[in-house]
Amino acid sequence: MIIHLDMDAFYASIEVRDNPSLAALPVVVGGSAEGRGVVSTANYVARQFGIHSAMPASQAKRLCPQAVFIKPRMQHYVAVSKQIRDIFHRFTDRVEPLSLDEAFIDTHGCEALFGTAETIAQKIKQAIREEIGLTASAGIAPNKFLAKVASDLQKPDGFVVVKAENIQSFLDPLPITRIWGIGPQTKKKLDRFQIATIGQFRTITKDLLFELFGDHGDHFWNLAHGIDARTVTPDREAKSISHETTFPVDLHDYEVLKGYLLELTDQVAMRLRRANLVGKSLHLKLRFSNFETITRSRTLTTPTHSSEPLAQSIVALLDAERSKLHRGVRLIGMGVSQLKADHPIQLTLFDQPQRERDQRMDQTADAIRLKFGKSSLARGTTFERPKKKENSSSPPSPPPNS
Ligand code: TTP
Ligand code: MG
Repeated sequence: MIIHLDMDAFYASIEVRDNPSLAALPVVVGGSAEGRGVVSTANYVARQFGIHSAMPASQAKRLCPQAVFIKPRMQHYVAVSKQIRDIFHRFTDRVEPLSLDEAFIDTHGCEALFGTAETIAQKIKQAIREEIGLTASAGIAPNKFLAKVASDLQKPDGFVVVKAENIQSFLDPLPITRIWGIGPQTKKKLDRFQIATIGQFRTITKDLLFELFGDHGDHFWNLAHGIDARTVTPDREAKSISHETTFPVDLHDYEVLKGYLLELTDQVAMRLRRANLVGKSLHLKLRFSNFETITRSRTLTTPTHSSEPLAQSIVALLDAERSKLHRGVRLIGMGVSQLKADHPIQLTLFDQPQRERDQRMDQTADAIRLKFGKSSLARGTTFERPKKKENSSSPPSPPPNS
């Protein structure tokens, strides 16, 4: 079975936990209500006033002038997220985080040791409550899609189990927008067939779905029938590990871009080390203002998870594209692939001291980052950060298993 676990009003719940006098008050975490800030999240008291994520903070203030507005403390949320992830890993390594506050957990193979998926989900929720002081909602189901839908149904502090024999009765009453990929546009197309629920959607033939949605039709058909073959992919089994960031304004400056790239490289390197992996190939991704995207890759002589050699190679790739940067860069990303489990490197006498130095630096950096958050260390390059979008401090959740 698969557990999908999602923290309730994550940032806001942490703020309330840390300052219990806020408990009964509407709390909004996000940018400034006076400027052009955006709501990151709101606690459930504030949601009763109609406040939700991604809403302009000024609008939230109009809806609920008495709300307490708090600026996000990202490093703090990252640290809490790490504690939660450690709880998941007590049960299994098959953990696929989707964002700071949600993850898929595959319980195959650990049920003999810890009990059924339901028991494991209860134990995880209990540990989060008792040790971290927060509540989470869990969905337990035979696949990712169903587990994710289930975790959202009884928020907050939800616990929803979907058994294989109940898949259809579980899905049928739900609105079609619960199907991944069916947004307002697709919904409009279906309105003229008077199709509003997943049960009604299931009456559409595959042929008509193909006519309406092309290749997506199959995907919708499967989900409407509760079929989702995607597996939980922990970092450990990932084919590649990558990070990217989109800027609110296009960037042209080489040094600024290099600074971002080195930060992303440090994050990727740390994930490799935590998963005990080394990678042999690395790639740079650049998206320009006209949305043209290029990737450039290079193969390393020795597979590594060390920040320094990865940083050198990725900067060399960026250098080679330097003449294009004047076009404006809206996204930069880097990744490492051709991964394999780390094993002690056969050191030649010649390169041993350098490798040992790199290793010591990595260990110290990881310890500091895990303690104080990932942005606590800056590399030797100093760079001016462009002003970030108020709500862009957390990376958007990747589409599950993409
Ligand atoms: P969500 O899990 O979507 O929201 P939530 O945990 O606040 O509330 P819920 O109980 O409905 O799960 O997102 C997790 C965190 O990500 C959220 O606390 C703040 C951040 N976030 C943003 O910064 N901007 C956004 O638009 C969204 C949706 C979330
Ligand atoms: Mg959440």
